[in-house]
Amino acid sequence: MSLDPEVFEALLESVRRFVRERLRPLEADVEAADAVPESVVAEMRHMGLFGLSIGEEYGGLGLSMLEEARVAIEIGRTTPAFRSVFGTNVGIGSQGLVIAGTHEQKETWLPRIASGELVTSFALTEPDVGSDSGSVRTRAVRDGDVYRLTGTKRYITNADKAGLFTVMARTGSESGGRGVSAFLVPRDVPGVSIGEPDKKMGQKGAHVADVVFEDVAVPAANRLGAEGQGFKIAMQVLDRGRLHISAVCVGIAERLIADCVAYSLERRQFGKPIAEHQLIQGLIADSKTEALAARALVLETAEAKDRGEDVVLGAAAAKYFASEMVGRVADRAVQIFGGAGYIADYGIERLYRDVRLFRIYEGTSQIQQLIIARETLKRGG
Ligand code: COS
Repeated sequence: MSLDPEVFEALLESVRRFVRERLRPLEADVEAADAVPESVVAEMRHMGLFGLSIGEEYGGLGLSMLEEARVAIEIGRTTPAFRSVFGTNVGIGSQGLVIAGTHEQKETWLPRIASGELVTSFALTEPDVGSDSGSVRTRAVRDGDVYRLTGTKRYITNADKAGLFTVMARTGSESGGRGVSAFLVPRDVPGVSIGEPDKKMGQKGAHVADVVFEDVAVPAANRLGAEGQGFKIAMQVLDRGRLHISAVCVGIAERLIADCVAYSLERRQFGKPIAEHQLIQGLIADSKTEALAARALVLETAEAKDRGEDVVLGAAAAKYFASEMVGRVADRAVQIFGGAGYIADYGIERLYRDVRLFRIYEGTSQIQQLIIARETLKRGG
């Protein structure tokens, strides 16, 4: 899937303009209100942002991974809460359905996901199950035409807005991932309840909450793939999600570098702009070099995915490098801004807090290291 190059460039330009003119001026308001204005969400729907990665036959834009990554870089240039509004529909919330859904399941759900009418969430993590995601305890017991789901999911992005959850639950007695199946669970079926949004370090405006399933009857027709396939589906979803997050990290790093350049040209110390001091130049050079390297890795891996290549290693490496990179870039940005970097008015400390999450969600840096090492050892180098 990919768009006509001219149509894609026009989309990219409209996203750039949207970020620059509409979203950036709202950043402090979103932080203060811990909410993205509904008018902005409506504009995102209108632009097709909820359906970036969903096929045109289901009402989406049908972008290739490379195109999606390029859009994600542009969206990355502002508060990540804006991306989160449609991020689960584009990524982890919908991709299980895209990868493993039947035509009927896709026809039922994807058009409303692509339009943004329906928000989706990905429910894998639990109170006692984080990195070891094959050990999910939520159970799904077959009972005639339905499965009965019981369990608690934790830190579920967009749970408070979601109308549909992709839920990983244990159907078999096998230990680890082999006993896990994936289900599409609508929000409005009896027994589903959502906790209060958690208070967080950053990314204000994007919400996470618990989702509790109490003897929830889910039609067997809502199972994605065969019984026992859920863990693999989740891992495939995360391969794609990790690439998307890496692209967002590149965008935020590029934004921070531009902010640093503008500030260091204007701020004067010792009789000249601080940009003329070599120690400041060193910080800018390090950030620029690392952002360029991350951009190249992300786009090359996205292209490999579009060619149908296995990107388990590449996606983990991109997520690992890009999320660590943006952490270092944000830290240098605080340093370049000095006192102003620590003060809320400049927005640098806000982005510093926001980017901390990228090293944790959709697989911690340590999980990415494990995957990279495992794949490298398997391949002999
Ligand atoms: N694509 C397709 N299949 C995959 C896969 C992938 N990326 N990764 C693993 N699998 C398959 C394996 O091939 C294996 O298949 P078989 O049972 O047929 O051999 C099966 O899934 C189990 O894989 P594995 O043995 O590697 O599972 P582990 O329990 O060792 O877990 C890690 C692997 C740690 C990599 C996994 O649990 C993980 O990614 N954890 C982090 C989860 C995460 O990102 N959480 C964030 C919350 S979601 S926002």
